[in-house]
Amino acid sequence: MKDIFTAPFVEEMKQTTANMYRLGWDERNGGNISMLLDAREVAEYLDLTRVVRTIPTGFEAKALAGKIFIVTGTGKYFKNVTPDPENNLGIIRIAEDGVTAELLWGFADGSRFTSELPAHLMSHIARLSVDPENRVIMHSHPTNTLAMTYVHDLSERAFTRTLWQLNTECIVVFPDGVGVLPWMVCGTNEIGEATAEKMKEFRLVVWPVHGIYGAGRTMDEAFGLIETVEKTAMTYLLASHLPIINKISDDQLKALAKRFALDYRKEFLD
Ligand code: 2HA
Ligand code: ZN
Repeated sequence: MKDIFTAPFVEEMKQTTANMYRLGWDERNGGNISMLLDAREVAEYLDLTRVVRTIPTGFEAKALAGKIFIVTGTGKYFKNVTPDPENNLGIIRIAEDGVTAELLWGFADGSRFTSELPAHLMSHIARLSVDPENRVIMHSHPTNTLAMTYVHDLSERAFTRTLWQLNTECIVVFPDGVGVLPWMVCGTNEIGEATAEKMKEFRLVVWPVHGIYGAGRTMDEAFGLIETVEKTAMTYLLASHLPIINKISDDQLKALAKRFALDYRKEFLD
């Protein structure tokens, strides 16, 4: 059996959480990440017949029965994942009943997975239904994205358009646009269901006055989506109190879409 502390998926969680913390996106215990793992790969590091303990999930996720995820822990700080992965991360398998998580490794201090597990698992189900390759769901509190939700129209069309208009990369990186929920109480099945519903159409979902969700086939894809929104939200805030005289027109966005063969959300342009 290989040493779990050297597993590439543990390393990836360490690097990503450290990076997000360093960027100031995940204060205190803010943010959470879940990544779907390949059972054969996990079996090189862990005895999959050995369940450390079981934890009720509080909702039904039968569609994910047997699937294994590495997830961040509730109340855990991203800054502490790198020095202490075994207490801050866990590897869980969704049991056949769909309502129990079988802990295979981690949460060694008796802790449990993120309070946002409903939003994560329901979003995994939603993304997998439209993209069987999806692996990662990421939640974060990026500073400028959060600030943009205080001052900008929260319709999906208006929010996405502003981002598309202010950074040439945006329509290329997220032609599907940005989904936006109303403000809701976090950590609940309700916000999980609402997030997952949006995730059928968008890989990015904004939680106003809270943060953002990103989904992707890889950690880089989910991170890169959030990073591109965050960078553009920053430029929006730098300029939005000034008379903006240059931005990307709809015709120019259409030219970009043509050049990059983008399947973009047509109804978001005039
Ligand atoms: O885990 O980010 O949304 C802390 C949070 C809750
Ligand atoms: Zn949050």
